[in-house]
Amino acid sequence: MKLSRKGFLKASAATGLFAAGAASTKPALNAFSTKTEASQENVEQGEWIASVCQGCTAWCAVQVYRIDGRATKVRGNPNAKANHGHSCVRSHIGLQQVYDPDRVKQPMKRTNPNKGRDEDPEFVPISWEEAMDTIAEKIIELRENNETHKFSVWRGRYTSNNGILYGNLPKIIGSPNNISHSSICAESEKFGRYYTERYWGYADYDHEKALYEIFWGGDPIATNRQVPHTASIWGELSDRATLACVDPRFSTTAAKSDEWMPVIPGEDGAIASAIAHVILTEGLWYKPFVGDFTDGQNRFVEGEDVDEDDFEEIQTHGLVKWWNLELKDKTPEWAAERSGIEADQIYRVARGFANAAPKAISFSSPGSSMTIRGGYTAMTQAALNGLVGSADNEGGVISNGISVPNNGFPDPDDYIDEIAANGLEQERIDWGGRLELPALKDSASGGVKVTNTVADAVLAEDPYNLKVVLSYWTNFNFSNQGTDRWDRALAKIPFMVHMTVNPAEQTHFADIVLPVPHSQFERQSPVAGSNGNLHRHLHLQNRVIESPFDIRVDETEIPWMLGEALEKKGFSNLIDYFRNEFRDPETGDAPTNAAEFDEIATKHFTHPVWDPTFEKDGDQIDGWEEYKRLGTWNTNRYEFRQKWDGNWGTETGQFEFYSETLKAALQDHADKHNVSIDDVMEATFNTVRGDGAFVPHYEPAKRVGDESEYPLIFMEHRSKLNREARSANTSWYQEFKDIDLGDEAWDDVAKLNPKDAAELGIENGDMVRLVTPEGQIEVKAKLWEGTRPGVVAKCYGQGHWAYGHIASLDRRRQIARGGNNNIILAPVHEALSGSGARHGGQTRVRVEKV
Ligand SMILES: Nc1nc2c(c(=O)[nH]1)N[C@H]1C(S)=C(S)[C@@H](COP(=O)(O)OP(=O)(O)OC[C@H]3O[C@@H](n4cnc5c(=O)[nH]c(N)nc54)[C@H](O)[C@@H]3O)O[C@H]1N2
Ligand SMILES: Nc1nc2c(c(=O)[nH]1)N[C@H]1C(S)=C(S)[C@@H](COP(=O)(O)OP(=O)(O)OC[C@H]3O[C@@H](n4cnc5c(=O)[nH]c(N)nc54)[C@H](O)[C@@H]3O)O[C@H]1N2
Ligand code: SF4
Ligand SMILES: [Mo]
Repeated sequence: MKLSRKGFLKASAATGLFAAGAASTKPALNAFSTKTEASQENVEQGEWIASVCQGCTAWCAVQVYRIDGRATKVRGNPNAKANHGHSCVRSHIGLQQVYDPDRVKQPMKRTNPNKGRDEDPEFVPISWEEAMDTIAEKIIELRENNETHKFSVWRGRYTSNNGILYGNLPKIIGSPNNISHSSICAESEKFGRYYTERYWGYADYDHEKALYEIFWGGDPIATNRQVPHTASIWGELSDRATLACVDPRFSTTAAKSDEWMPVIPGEDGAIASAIAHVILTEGLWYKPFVGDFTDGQNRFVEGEDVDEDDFEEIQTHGLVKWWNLELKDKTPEWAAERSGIEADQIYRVARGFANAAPKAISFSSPGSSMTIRGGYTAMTQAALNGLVGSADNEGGVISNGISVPNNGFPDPDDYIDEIAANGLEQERIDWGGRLELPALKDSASGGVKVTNTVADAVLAEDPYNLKVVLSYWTNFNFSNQGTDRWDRALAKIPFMVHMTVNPAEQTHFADIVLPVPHSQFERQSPVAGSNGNLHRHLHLQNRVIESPFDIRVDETEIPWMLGEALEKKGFSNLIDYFRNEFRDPETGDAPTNAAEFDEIATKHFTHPVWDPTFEKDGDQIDGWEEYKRLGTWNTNRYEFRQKWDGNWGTETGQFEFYSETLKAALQDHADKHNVSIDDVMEATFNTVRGDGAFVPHYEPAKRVGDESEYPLIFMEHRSKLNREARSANTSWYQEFKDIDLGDEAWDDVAKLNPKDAAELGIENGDMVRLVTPEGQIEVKAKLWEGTRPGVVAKCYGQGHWAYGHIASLDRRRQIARGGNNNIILAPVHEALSGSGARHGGQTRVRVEKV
């Protein structure tokens, strides 16, 4: 930054003024904290430009400081009410990603026809035209052979424009196989809330009013979905509320909580049922929500059945059934034996939690539900919010799918011809909806697309092999449990296109590699961010910098160019759909090229939020330019109790402890396969039989591996610095890796409790081999009291063998830095929700000194 002395004085005066005059009492601590007013000719002035961080599923609105055409700094966007000016460490790591010298810089094609980890793809640069022409040719081939269902689009992270590439493009080509990563992300957590209060999505929390919070494997000041907001109010929250963290590992949240409950992995359900038991036997449920015995006398006595007629419920359905079927015997003493948590602590937490009712939050997370039987665990955690009346209430949990206004995308139906319609009717590749994989999203059998089974399906050619795959923002042979299957499946797919920022493990198997923009800095796209701080929003990513590379936007420009290439080969439906159906909302113009299409798609989608003539409950924005400048549109603050009094949307209209909604979904699934619901329970590895399947209940942890051969339990967590698994090729990630408690910079350690280590004769820093029935990795041992004895804890995110020169120890020789957990984790599922079950100590492990 060129700044004369005079300019500097002016600039700092402006900064000082801002700090004094702003409503915030916090001083502006850095030179970039506000735009300065200096106007001297020799002063080069930078600018804060709104965008969105996609480092995780918080999707925070941010601002990026651009000077000299370079992105230099990031901060939270103060216009966004969910993160109100805050962002987390990972938003800054984005800077090193966008300027990563290892990025894909131009389209490339594979010249080595053999695929495998040991095969050099021998990529050579090609033009965009050649790339598109080749892809179009492959698609036309499928059309000619009436096998368009063998086309598939794979999606990892995405923007709200994904409705074009992921949503409608496969329909026009004619394939039911658009496969997202959602099922390896967090679906079982959503399952719990859906089958109690019918909401499939991430919850929001009124941390500002809560008096008690239980975090079930949630570490919301380090990970999860609202880190900037939660971290910014944590001090005040922990002063006001009592906080309990259930996690086998001493997480950052555990370190800052009043209670740490280092549960045996996968046994959370025992504690949750016992908390409910205490709340009922001690008469602590929130009566204005749940109701009471007709004569006011508590008949919830350990071991005794209760007559349903004696209890009158208000907002809920099936409390007495829940008690009779599940809770009456589930004492804290019983739970202590299973969970490894002392009964005293369970009593204390149960009482504290219930005494704070209704301002008591049971905070679910993938940690305790993305486990083999975790759908029911998530249900019990959600049901606790019903017991204390915090569901949809002040100081509680908001599970309400208020949608932000948007235009969606035009209906593609008129562009689906006979060949495509036939393809769309074929069985899906992912096995979702099969007997052993109900994947019951939105009550529909097969409602979830099951990501990780795609590898099995391809290998077994059941129901068929895939022939043409377009994959974006994914790295499935790294991010799915059982990576070896993915390597083999990817080698078997004849033609795969990877649209990626970095060449990654998946790229190694690609036939064509397409360079795409880094989401935070190089594209303009709408992002409907997670709800947070009682607001929802529609953010806008902006093209903060001109990319130095030959990139195209994956979700808009590439589909357009593919449409043009297909048109040249005689199939114009895709490009016709784009040309005929999309219009610039301001000018009415149709798009004539890829760049225009990109801009028009975004303007179209977001039109209602920036056009002041649309009525909406939220910010008023005066036009498109203003929206670009602000970078976000916020809803008004959520008004509580919208679901109360019969609006829960469940089968009974009530908050369901006995889930008629789940019963109907399971019945539907069972009927489809001509079996009983008990058969479904057996096929999905659940132990429950009969009516118990419809109430939140304890299921014992299920693990892969025999205890005699694999004596310890393996568990994992994510890093404060993980942008999912995308940030490992930055030096900031590696240099600051020890920000994760117990971890080491530039390394990837297995954290063993010193007691276990002593028994195994392992010392700090020894190289060890972690062996599971699925595979093995070699990493350094770290002796750390923060791991529960009997458990090996390791962070996820390292172990890249093909992600760049920092992520790998030796990129050329494919030597990873550390080990990818997914090599040793088994490809198992929480089948009811179709989720990949990475948690709950799903596999046992043997630790050998190398
Ligand atoms: N820093 C960071 N934040 C992120 C992301 C990221 O990559 N990095 N990714 C985003 C994404 S895509 C998602 S889906 C969310 C995930 O949201 P999170 O809530 O962060 O989910 P996980 O990291 O899968 O698991 C959370 C915790 O579960 C604990 N755990 C493991 N097994 C068990 C168990 O059996 N019982 C209990 N009680 N705890 C257990 C782990 O120690 C870990 O602390 O986070 C988002 N936020
Ligand atoms: N063991 C274990 N496995 C896990 C998890 C875990 O905690 N533990 N987390 C799970 C979860 S919650 C999720 S959501 C999944 C995520 O899994 P995936 O969806 O497979 O995503 P990533 O592994 O993050 O890899 C994303 C790829 O996108 C590329 N990329 C980076 N930035 C951009 C961009 O801006 N645009 C495009 N087009 N590409 C980009 C990168 O180069 C990388 O190749 O992993 C799951 N797998
Ligand atoms: S990494 Fe996630 S929490 Fe952090 S700023 Fe980005 S979107 Fe927000
Ligand atoms: Mo995720």
